Amino acid sequence: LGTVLAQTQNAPVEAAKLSLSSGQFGLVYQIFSITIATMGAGFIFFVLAQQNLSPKYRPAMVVSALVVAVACYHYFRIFNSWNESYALNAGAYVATAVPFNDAYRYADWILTVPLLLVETVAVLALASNIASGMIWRLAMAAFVMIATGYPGEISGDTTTRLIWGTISTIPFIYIVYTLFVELGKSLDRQPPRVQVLTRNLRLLLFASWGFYPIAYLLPVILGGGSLSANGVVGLQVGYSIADILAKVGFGTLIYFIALEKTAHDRSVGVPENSTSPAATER
Ligand code: RET
Repeated sequence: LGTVLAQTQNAPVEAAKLSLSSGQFGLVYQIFSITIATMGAGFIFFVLAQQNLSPKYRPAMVVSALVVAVACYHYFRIFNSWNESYALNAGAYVATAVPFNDAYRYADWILTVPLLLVETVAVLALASNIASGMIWRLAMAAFVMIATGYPGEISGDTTTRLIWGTISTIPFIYIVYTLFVELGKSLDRQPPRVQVLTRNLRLLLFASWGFYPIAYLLPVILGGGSLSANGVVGLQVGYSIADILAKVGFGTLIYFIALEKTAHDRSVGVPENSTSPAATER
């Protein structure tokens, strides 16, 4: 990992002296700033909102709170890195000798994606032995997806970017397919109002996760290579929007699912103190 992280320091942006207009620099600046605010506010919401849920659904909110806390910190670092990597020069923002560090984003995903997978599998309300096997397979696939995406991300060469991107897409498809199918199957196990929310969750998962590979491709689509200003801006804006949807948006939907299940459990008299999400099946 040390070698890989060190490579970030040699990002090709430095050599090319990429230059952004003040609008381009400012757009990314504002997006990072809003993302920090959203993650921080999400943290407060998840911590406070868990009191409305029966105890067995509270761990899901703790996981959401962890995900956004980790992301809030990383966006703070990403924001600082962005500010250091461009300097105002005759009306344009010119790349400084300090390269923008993409490693924060990948370090963030390595930590938060497995947590989100745990949370999603908990919603499936499977028996715990089946659930833990599924979490392990999905977490391994997530690790491969992120680890193989990184060399492409930091490469200035379009072919290298496309090759690693394609490799990374294989575990990506496995994860999205598995979750989509399993969330679909779990619908029969849920009370009717939870079914509607679970369908929305499936849609949000599909839309937000789908954003990442598209953002990854933007430098290639918008500039024919990873060095165009529009490509750099599109990439950062795209990843930030995807992160807000996949972490704060997703966590909020999970909260509403848990709230609905809490109400349902109370109406049918399911005991409140069970800690197993599997108990929600009934
Ligand atoms: C990469 C590389 C290009 C191919 C693909 C990618 C997918 C990334 C994804 C990241 C998801 C992150 C989440 C974070 C939330 O906390 C690595 C960009 C497919 C799907 C959900």
